[in-house]
Amino acid sequence: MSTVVQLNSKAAQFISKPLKMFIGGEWIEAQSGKRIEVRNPADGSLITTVPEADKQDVDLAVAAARKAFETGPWPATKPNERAKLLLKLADLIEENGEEMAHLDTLDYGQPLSTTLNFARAAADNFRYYAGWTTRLNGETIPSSQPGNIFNYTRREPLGVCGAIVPWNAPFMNAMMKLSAPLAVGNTVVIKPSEETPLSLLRVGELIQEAGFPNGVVNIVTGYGPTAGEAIATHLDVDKVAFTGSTAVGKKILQNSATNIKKVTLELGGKSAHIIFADADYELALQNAANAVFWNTGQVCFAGSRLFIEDKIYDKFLTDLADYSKKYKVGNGFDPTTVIGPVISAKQKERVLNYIDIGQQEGAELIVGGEVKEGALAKGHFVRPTVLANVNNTMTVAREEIFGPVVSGIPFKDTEEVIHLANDTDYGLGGGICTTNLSKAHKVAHALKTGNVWINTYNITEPGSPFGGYKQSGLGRENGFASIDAYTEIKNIWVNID
Ligand code: TXE
Repeated sequence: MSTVVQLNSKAAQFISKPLKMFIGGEWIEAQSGKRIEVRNPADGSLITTVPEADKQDVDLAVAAARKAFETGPWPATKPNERAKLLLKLADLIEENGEEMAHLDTLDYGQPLSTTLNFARAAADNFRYYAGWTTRLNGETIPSSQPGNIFNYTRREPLGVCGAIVPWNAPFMNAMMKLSAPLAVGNTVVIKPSEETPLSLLRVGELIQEAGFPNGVVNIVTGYGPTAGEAIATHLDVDKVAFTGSTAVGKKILQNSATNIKKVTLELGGKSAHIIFADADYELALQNAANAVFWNTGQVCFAGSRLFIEDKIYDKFLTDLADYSKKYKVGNGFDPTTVIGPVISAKQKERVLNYIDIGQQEGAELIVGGEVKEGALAKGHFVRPTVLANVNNTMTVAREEIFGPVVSGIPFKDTEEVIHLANDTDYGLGGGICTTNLSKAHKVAHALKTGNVWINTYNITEPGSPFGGYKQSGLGRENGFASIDAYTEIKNIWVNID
């Protein structure tokens, strides 16, 4: 028997007070006075409520962000001063990392080991972008014009950036949408998912404590079709960064057309994980499980289509099923838990429905499905699920399930698996397990996907560009790609004579 860790006292204190939105440096209610219930996915209980913002609240937040941008003025703050603030915030996130992790585990159910890692990674992300503040170099360009022309470029911030965040790694996803824009001098209006607002609201307090000027970061809590849409359509928002479903991503793109906002989208995936017969077998097994079951499969780059060379197909899937049975499904505050709940009753129903559809279309359920018995029955738990005899045309191989479900698909040779892996609307992640490095690189080059992991999976870092081909997204986050996405390039011509 393992003991469930008690909720950290600071996290408990945070959720016991009335939570408000952070706009223009003030903590305020929604103008309508309406509130949203925030529930614990591990047992369905009510944690707290947060304001339900709509268009008028977004208008206030955008006005505060605009003021901080134009007259604050955040962009004119010296780069080394902006760096200091980002580094201070990184330190505060690290010092309060346990509290942030507890808030996320409470809010979206994943094990503390996962949410603690995200808290550390978020601090590192701010440190990485603090480094960019003093490196926003322009270019001098040789001119062939007659006379004496000095031709140079400057990188300038875009203005007010909207950020719309999902629930599947709430804290980390939100921090990635603050660090880069703030480093280069933008101001931000950010909306967490209605399912998981807690850790971001706490960061609002840390932002105040770090000493960021009022209005540089504004946090609105609200639903997607109201508050989210108000951000995407707003005429005074210069950019929107969105992580979420492809369906909503398409709406964001349309809504952003109102004033030709810059847009970056991190959307869904149906990533291929390719296991060749010459792979290190134990490593491949571990990778295959980790690639699709980590974060309860609620990962946009989850290796949910598992292509296995036909020579080892039956044995590998049976062994994977045995391996996944060892994963403890449970409350994220239990240190032995590996698989937490999915986010909501709706998401659980969606995942279970896909498992049914898979079987109706001919797949075989080797292991997994709903947890119906015991204390976990009250929460939104789904066991690691392995489907065999899947082919690439079945619904479970085409659509993003976003739960702990893997579809095993056999293949004969390299040419066939490249074709199958690329036969999808998505292109976010991809994995290759083989001991033949030449084959690994050839396949990696052939995959139409933004990220490929060879003999590993699930690694991301602040310095590495992350994003998708095809309907998995638009643009990249992290690395220099984010600097590019959050700046305009201005070209200036000077007649020196
Ligand atoms: O996502 P939504 P949902 C996928 C995954 C999942 C499915 C549904 O397949 O099963 O989407 O999840 C805001 N204008 N991903 O319904 O609706 C919303 O408030 C502006 C993959 O929760 O896309 C939230 O903040 N914003 C994914 C955010 O969008 C809108 C992560 C995500 O919600 C909006 C999450 C609108 N019209 C789900 N409608 C990934 N790429 O990692 C909603 N939102």
